[in-house]
Amino acid sequence: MADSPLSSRIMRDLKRVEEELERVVFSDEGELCEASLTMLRGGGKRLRPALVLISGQVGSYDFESLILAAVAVELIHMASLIHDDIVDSADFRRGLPTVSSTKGLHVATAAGDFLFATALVLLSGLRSGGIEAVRMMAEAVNILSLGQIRQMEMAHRVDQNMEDYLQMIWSKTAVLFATSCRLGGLISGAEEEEVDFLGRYGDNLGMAFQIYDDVLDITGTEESLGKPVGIDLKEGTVTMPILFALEETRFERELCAAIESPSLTEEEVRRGMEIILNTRALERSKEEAKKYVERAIDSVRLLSKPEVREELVSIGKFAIDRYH
Ligand code: GRG
Repeated sequence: MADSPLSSRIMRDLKRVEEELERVVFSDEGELCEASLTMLRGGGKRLRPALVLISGQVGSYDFESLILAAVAVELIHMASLIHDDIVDSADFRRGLPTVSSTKGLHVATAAGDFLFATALVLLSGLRSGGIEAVRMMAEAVNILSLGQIRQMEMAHRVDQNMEDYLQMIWSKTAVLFATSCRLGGLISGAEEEEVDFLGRYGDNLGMAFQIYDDVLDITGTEESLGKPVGIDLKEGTVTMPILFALEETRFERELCAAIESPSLTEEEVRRGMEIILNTRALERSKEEAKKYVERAIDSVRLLSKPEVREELVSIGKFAIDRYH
């Protein structure tokens, strides 16, 4: 399997995105700058900027405008991760201490706000389509925030179903994937219909991505995840594998108790994961994720430029090869 499904053009332009991210994150305010740089330099796959750039090839690839959107979307992603780590009292992300654990809650909150506002300022400076881009991004953040609240409300509850879960992951993950794709299309001047194809692609790819992420929370290692395994169970976040396991075990008492418990010991988390691993939950979840990837691929079959379609398709196939 190739190391990356991205073309050399996109790989090259992502390097420029990286430089620009460093530049905009630098500010006069020492603490905010340090906190934001910690997050930025912690790594990350830069998936969302890549989606902006790839989608930007559908119309005229205006890199100087696309770079603004690519940077903005990664800043929003970073802001959401910083705020998410505050809410979850998380100590580690990407293998490094979180901003909230090193800088404290006040600085972390301000750093998230700073990145969020910087993203909107960047988008407002677009040569054309700035207002539409700011509106799209602000709407996405609206949905992200609602998703976050919903996840908190639903935590530790076994009385939720697959529809609740799908709605939640759409809000917290798929929306930003879709917005990245739509922004790329919009900025490149793609036809409205093509922007819609791209949006549907992002929605479906984002759904698949979050399901795979939820599977990895159980099958991954602390080293590969950059954070402890079994966090979802520990936080009472009822993911697709957990829902399938509940269904198969007929709401087994021990698993329900683990989900409902406000604090689990390491041993209880390990035991809960063992119950899930003894079902077909992970296999079934991966099959569901694969269906979303296939839907994503199907969404772009009518894109006018075959080379862009192929690049989007190869991202989907890369995900399937990687996780199955
Ligand atoms: C934008 C200020 C602001 C708030 C939004 C906190 C919040 C409200 C939303 C949380 C949304 C959230 C954290 C969703 C998780 C999405 C997800 C799958 C993150 C991991 O993405 P990767 O794997 O991360 O792309 P890397 O580390 O590669 O960048």
